[in-house]
Amino acid sequence: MSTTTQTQVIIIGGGPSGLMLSHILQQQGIDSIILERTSRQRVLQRIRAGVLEDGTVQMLREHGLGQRLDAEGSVHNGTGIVWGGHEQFFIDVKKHTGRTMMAYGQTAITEDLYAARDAAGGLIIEEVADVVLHEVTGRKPWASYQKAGVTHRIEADFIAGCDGFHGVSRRTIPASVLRTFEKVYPFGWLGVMSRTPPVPEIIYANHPDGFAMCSQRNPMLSRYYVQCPLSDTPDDWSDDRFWDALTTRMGPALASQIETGPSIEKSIAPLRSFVAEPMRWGQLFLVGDAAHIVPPTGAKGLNLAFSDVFYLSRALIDWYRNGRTAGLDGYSDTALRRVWSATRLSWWLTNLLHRFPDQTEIDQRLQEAELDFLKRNEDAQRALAMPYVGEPF
Ligand code: FAS
Ligand code: PHB
Repeated sequence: MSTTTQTQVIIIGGGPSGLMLSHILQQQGIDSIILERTSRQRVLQRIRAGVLEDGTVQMLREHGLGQRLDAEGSVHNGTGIVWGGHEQFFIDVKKHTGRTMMAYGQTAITEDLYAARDAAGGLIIEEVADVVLHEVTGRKPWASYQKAGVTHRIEADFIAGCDGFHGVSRRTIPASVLRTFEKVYPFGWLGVMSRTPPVPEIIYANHPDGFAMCSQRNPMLSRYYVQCPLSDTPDDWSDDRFWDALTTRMGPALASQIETGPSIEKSIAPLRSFVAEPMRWGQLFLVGDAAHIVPPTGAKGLNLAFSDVFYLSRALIDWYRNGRTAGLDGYSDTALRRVWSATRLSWWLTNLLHRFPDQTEIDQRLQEAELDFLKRNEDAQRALAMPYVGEPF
């Protein structure tokens, strides 16, 4: 038995980018159906991004998703960097750009988006299997999928591949067309969530033992990271070992501000820089992690996914409203310009703040000299603040 359904845009993936795209399109009267491989419970269990660029915050507010964000999120004028256990400076994005960041978790954003989709009667088909994209270079692309042993077919004008790094969309683009660029870093991030009050600021640390970071979700939920070998597993890190590594790398002044407690989540994320080009093939458009991955050092992953959604939604709205194809035809180049800028910043910060396995003493001193130069040079700080707060869309 099989079914066939019609819509305007098929969205593969019910993560933040797929949900936000569907939300914006519906506000403009454009129909979409989301196909999600797993359940929303599983999607909401993921602990990922936590710091939002100014542009992402504006976008969420403009589309009616600012209420909880503004009630529970915390505004940050910038981010601190410490090294050598004592030196510290503040990337004052407010001073250098007039704009601010917001600490508000990806989990909360995804919850808000699911609530908004439900309120608008959005169609999200969860736990689908064997999604295959067909005739994406034709005028009427379609997708097939299995659910409860039944084969289903959805026909549409466009397909948005919002299915992340391991999704089917990018793999649908032939190798003769797709170019990929990748750099895998020889370490990971061990992340811990704890029900403890966070330190006031978002802070990165460069230390001979490796990178560390203090971040937050709300006044009683803290998020911390330490650099760890990729061969490690969370079981290799007791809470005590984690807090000891974090406070050592943050230095005595900050260590005294860190309130420790039992971890409620502990996971290791690999670090890679990855970009796929082009981000369009026929009527298939790649969005977010389906097309690009950045190491979390620059807090760019989720923000880039939202900038892709900004460009693609604007192009689709212009097509449906005015029949214009300029936005669709320029989507890949426009999105990739911002992707490469953020990929550069994330790579640069990762090189500056992490300890590489083959790093020598002079490498460590060169990192510290670069940090010292940044600390003493306003222009260098401004050059960092602009891409860090997020370049205008
Ligand atoms: P997502 O991966 O979030 O969503 C894709 C969705 O598609 C998933 O729900 C998946 O189940 C579904 N899917 C996959 N294949 C499918 C198929 N064949 N059919 C149907 N559905 C399919 N960014 C930061 O800025 N800061 C961080 O600290 C940070 N930490 C991270 C930690 C980890 C472990 C990871 C993986 C990423 C992290 N990121 C971080 C980046 C992260 O925020 C991503 O950029 C963000 O999740 C991208 O959102 P989407 O593009 O929607 O992809
Ligand atoms: C987080 O809050 O999880 C976070 C913040 C900034 C980063 C990475 C992670 O650069």
